Amino acid sequence: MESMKTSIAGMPLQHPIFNASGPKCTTFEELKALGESAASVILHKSCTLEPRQGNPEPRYVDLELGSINSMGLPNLGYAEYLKMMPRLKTFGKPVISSVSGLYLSDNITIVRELNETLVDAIELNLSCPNLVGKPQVGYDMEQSDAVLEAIMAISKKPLGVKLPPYFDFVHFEQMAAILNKRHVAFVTCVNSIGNALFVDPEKECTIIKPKGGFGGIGGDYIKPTALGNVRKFYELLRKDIGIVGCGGIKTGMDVFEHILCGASAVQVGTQLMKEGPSCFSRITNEFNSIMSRKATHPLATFKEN
Ligand code: RRO
Repeated sequence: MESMKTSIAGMPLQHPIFNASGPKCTTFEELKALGESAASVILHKSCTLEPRQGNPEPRYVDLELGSINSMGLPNLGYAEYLKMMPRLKTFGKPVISSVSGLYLSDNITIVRELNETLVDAIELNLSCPNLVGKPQVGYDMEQSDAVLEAIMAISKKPLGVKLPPYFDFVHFEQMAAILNKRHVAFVTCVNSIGNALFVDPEKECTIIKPKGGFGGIGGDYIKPTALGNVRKFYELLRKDIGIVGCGGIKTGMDVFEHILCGASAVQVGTQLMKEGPSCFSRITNEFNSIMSRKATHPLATFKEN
């Protein structure tokens, strides 16, 4: 099979591989570098109503098998991303806005304004694990349903949802029922696994500062959890809801595994932070060479052992 063109939310993509909202996608310079890279989409850092400095440093640490972060939603504020939109669109690929208002009313304001821009789609972040006093919305089924009802009613753009990882089939079923009912365009599985702790045994302290050292982990540590979430949502969601896999992607084979489990596209987070935007041409080349050895789409061949 030749290289894989794909689509998410009706947007044609040259290939399935782009950045996760988070690393290296906050400033215009960073987004320009993504525009110039081989990534198939530009997705910006989750934005809030007002600009935010985020949590105190150290708040991101690279680990041998991944990363831990408690960034605390540092971003330029949604108005800056609105202003950048025409320049971001000059790179000739879809642009997705990640939205993570602190209140439902903030999300409503931001989505209303995004409606009037060139942005191609919105990824509503229901899963930031690092805000003091703010539980992850995606773990509260009633609140998630209410937020999606309100946002779906006003969004004129295709709307996707960034989900936290789930660990229990009952929770997958509850969330899938909400997403099927609200007709979201895509889901992104998964955000970092929240509130993990890494300690430095030499210095006898936590390795990041905010929230007592608790933070979200990404990278190799979370690939099996991400694949489990992609697969379970693939089984439970309507087939018109696209699945974007996120978690542990650093090689073309990782992309292939996510697609085998049901993803139509994938996002790279920790590896983008480690390697920079040149990771996209490397991973895409690796993925293309795997696909050139296959006769059919990976999903067609997936079977249980
Ligand atoms: O900024 C963050 O601390 C952050 C966010 Br908004 C998110 O969605 N996931 C994450 O791991 N960190």
